[in-house]
Amino acid sequence: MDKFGYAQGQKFDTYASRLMPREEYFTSGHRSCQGCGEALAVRWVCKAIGKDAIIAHATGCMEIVSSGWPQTAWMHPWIHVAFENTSAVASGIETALKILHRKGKLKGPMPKVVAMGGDGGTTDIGLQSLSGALERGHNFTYICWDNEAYMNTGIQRSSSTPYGAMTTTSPPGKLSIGQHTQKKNMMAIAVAHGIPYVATASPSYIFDLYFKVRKALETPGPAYIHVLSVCPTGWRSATDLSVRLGRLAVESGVFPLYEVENGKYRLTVEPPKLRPVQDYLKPQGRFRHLREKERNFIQKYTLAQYELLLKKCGAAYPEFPVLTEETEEEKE
Ligand SMILES: Cc1ncc(C[n+]2csc(CCOP(=O)(O)OP(=O)(O)O)c2C)c(N)n1
Ligand code: SF4
Ligand SMILES: [Mg+2]
Repeated sequence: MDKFGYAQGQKFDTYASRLMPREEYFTSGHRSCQGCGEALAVRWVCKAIGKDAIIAHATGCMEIVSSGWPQTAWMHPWIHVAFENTSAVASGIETALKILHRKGKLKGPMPKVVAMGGDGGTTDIGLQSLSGALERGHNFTYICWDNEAYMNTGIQRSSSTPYGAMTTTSPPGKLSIGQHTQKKNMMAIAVAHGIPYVATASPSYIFDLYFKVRKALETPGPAYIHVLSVCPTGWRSATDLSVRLGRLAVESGVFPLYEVENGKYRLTVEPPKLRPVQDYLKPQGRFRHLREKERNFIQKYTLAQYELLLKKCGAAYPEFPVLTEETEEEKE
C-alpha cells in the first residue's frame, strides 16, 4: 500500500499524475458544476478504492449529477439508496457477502463495501443508520462528502453548515448573521463509536486522501472518512479556486487533516504556522455579510478547536489489552 513512503512521514506537496492509478472509476461526462470539489473528491476516492468494491450511495449532488438514467459515471457496482438507509444497505451487502463466502459461493478476496453520502445525508438524515452500522461493527467504509449544506436542492443549511454561513434557509439580515449554530463535530461522533479508523480528508491533498482511503479499506471493521468538498455554487466562490480553498481550510486550521486509529489521534498535515481564518473566509460569498466582530469570533473559535485537537494528538494513550487466539495449552 505504502509504496511512496507516506507512512514514514514524507510530505508530498507536488502532485504528479504518474504517481496515481490511471484507471478511472468515476468517469467524465457527469453533470456536476464547474469547479465542483465534491466530484473531484469522488474521482480520487474511487481511484483509491480500486476495482473490487460495491458502493451504496445516498441521494445528493453526487448521485444526481452522475446517474441520470440511462447513463452512469460510476464504474463500480453502485446502488442509489435513500438518505436514511445508506449504511443499512451497506450493512446488508457486507453481511450477504460474508454468508456467500461462508457457503463457498463466493471465492477469492471479498469485494470492499463502501457507503457514501453528503453532509445532509450523513450528519442529519442518515445518522441513525450510520450509527447502527458502526456500532454493529460491519466491515465497511463510510465516506461523507461535506460541502456544508444541502446543495442539490438549492443550498439549504445542514447541521454541518459552519457558523455565519449564508444559505437559503439561514439567510443573513437585520436579526440574523446567517447560520447561527456551530458545525456539528461528526468526527467526534464517529470516534465515540470506538471504531478502528476515522479520518478527515480533502481532495486538495490528494496523497493524504488516497492513503487514508486505502487504510480505511484495509482496516477490518468499520471506518469513517469525512471529506471537505468545496462547492463553488453554494459557497459563492470562484470555480477555479476550489483546490486553493481546500488548502486554505487546512492552512487556517478550519478543517485540520487528521486520523484517529484505534482511538489515537494524529495530525497528518501540519501547517508550520496557521494562516488567519480571514484568508479562507474572504474568497467565499457565503461569508460576505459578516462583520469584524463575527470574523474575530470565528478566528477565536477555530484556534480553540485546533488547540483541543493538538492536545488530543499529543495525549498519552494507554495500551488497550488485545484478546489473542487461545494457545493449545490454554484450550485444554
Ligand atoms: C427523505 C428525503 N428528503 C429530501 C430529499 C430531497 N433531496 C435530494 S438531494 C438533497 C440534498 C442533499 O444534501 P447533501 O446530503 O448534503 O448532499 P449534497 O447535495 O450537498 O452533495 C435533498 C434534500 C430526498 N431525496 N429524500
Ligand atoms: S452544487 Fe456544489 S456540490 Fe453540487 S454539483 Fe454543484 S458544485 Fe458540486
Ligand atoms: Mg451537502
